[in-house]
Amino acid sequence: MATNRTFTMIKPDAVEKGHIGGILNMITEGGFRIVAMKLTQLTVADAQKFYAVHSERPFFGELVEFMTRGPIVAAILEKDNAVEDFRTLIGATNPAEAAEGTIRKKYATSIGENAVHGSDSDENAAIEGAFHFAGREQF
Ligand code: RTP
Ligand code: MG
Repeated sequence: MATNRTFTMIKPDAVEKGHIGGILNMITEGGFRIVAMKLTQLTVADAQKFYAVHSERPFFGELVEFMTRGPIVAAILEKDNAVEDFRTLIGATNPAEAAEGTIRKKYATSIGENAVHGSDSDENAAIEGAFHFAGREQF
C-alpha cells in the first residue's frame, strides 16, 4: 500500500471542550504523521464551499453555522492507506454508531457535532489540503 495523505479538521465542538491534545494524541498513536497543521476559523463562504456536496440537505444551514462558530484545527496527515485508515480511526458519522476506540466514540457529542472531519477520497484529500495549506507549509 502506498504512503499517502488525508486531510482532517478538529471541529469547533472539540476545540471548545479542550480536546485538541487528546485527539492529536490518538492521531499520532494511530500511526499518522502530521505533515501540516494550524488553528484557524472557517468563514461562512469557506464552510459552504467545503460542504457544497451537502448544500441540498436539510441540515446544511446548521452544519455551516456549527463549522464557523469557532476555531478549528486543520491538518494534513500521512500514512499508508491514509484516507481509509483515518475514516476507520474517526468512526461513524453518528457517535452512537461509532466503534469503541474511535475518536468520535470518545469525543463526539451528536451526529452534527462529531468532533472531527476526515476526507472521503484521495481526490478530496488533495483538494481539501490545498485549500488550507501552501506547498511550503507541508512537511
Ligand atoms: P465529515 O465529512 O465531516 O468527515 O463527516 P462524514 O463524512 O462522516 O459525514 P458526511 O455525510 O460527509 O456529513 C458531513 C457532516 O455533516 C454533519 N451532518 N449532520 N444532522 C444530520 O443529520 C447530519 N448529518 C451529517 C456532520 O457534522 C457530518 O460530519
Ligand atoms: Mg464527509
